[in-house]
Amino acid sequence: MTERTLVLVKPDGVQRLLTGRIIARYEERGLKIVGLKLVHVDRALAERHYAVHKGKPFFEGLVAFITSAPLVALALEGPDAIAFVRTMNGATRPTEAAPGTIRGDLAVEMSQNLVHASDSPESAATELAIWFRADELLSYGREIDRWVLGPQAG
Ligand code: FUP
Repeated sequence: MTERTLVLVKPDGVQRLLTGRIIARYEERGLKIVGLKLVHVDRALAERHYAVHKGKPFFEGLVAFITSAPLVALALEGPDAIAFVRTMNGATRPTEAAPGTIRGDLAVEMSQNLVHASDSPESAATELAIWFRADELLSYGREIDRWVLGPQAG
């Protein structure tokens, strides 16, 4: 089933200049960007995003990290996108993330694990609404086929 999911290239990814490489990995697998923005997160947004972790010992560190520098928020669309992106990201703890995953290839620290992705249809709906207004999410087809192949293209 076609789904949309919320992905963050967290501040460590932006600071390490890995944003393009990370986004390319999703695109190369066929996931379509339907929303994209660079955001310097404030405390209110951080608390909304990480509401499920409020009260946990690592919560303050998480908020400090996510508000420390800009991040890139993405809405990705594709077949089973929610689970698919989680598989591509790898385990939360990078030392346990399989090689070939984004964390397994590019991260070491739990607190700097490069990416976030929604973990269920419910969290995807909640998180997409937190990060994007409805009019910031675009639907589009393969318009380029018409320009490259001419009017006959399907
Ligand atoms: P994930 O869904 O893989 O992003 O992981 P979680 O939502 O469980 O955790 C969110 C972030 O909290 C992780 F990216 C890292 C951080 N975290 C810790 O620092 N310590 C923990 O014990 C759990 C999570």
